[in-house]
Amino acid sequence: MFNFGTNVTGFNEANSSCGSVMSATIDPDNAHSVLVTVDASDCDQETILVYVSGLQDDQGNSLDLASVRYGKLIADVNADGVVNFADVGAVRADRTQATNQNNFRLDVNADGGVNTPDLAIVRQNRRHTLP
Ligand SMILES: [Ca+2]
Ligand SMILES: [Ca+2]
Repeated sequence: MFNFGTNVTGFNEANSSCGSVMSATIDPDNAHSVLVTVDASDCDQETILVYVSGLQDDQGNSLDLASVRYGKLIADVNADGVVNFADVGAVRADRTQATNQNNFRLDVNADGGVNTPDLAIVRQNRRHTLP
C-alpha cells in the first residue's frame, strides 16, 4: 500500500524488482492510497523494490516515482533476517497448533497448521539471510 497526502487520480504503472504485479489500483474506499498486489512467491533472500510511476493527484501535482522496499526471506519466522535454530525452535514449540492470528508466521507452507512440513522448510533454509 502506498499512502499519500492528497487524492490520487491516476498513475502509469506499478512494478516489482522480483515477482509479478497481480493488481494495482487506487483504493476505492480511500483515494489517498494506491493498492499494489505482488506475487513474490518465487522470491527469496532478497530485498524487493515495488514502485508506482507517473502518479497524479487532484491538486494538479505529479510524482515520477514512489517506491517501497521490503525483505523477503522464506522460513524466517521470527523476522530477524536470518534462518537459524531460533526459527526451528519457534516452529517446534507451536507444532500441532492450528494457525491463528498469533502464530501464522510459523505456518511456513500456509496449510492452516504449524506442523512437520513447516519444520522441514525451516531446516532446509537454515543459514539463509537477507542481503
Ligand atoms: Ca529468524
Ligand atoms: Ca504448515
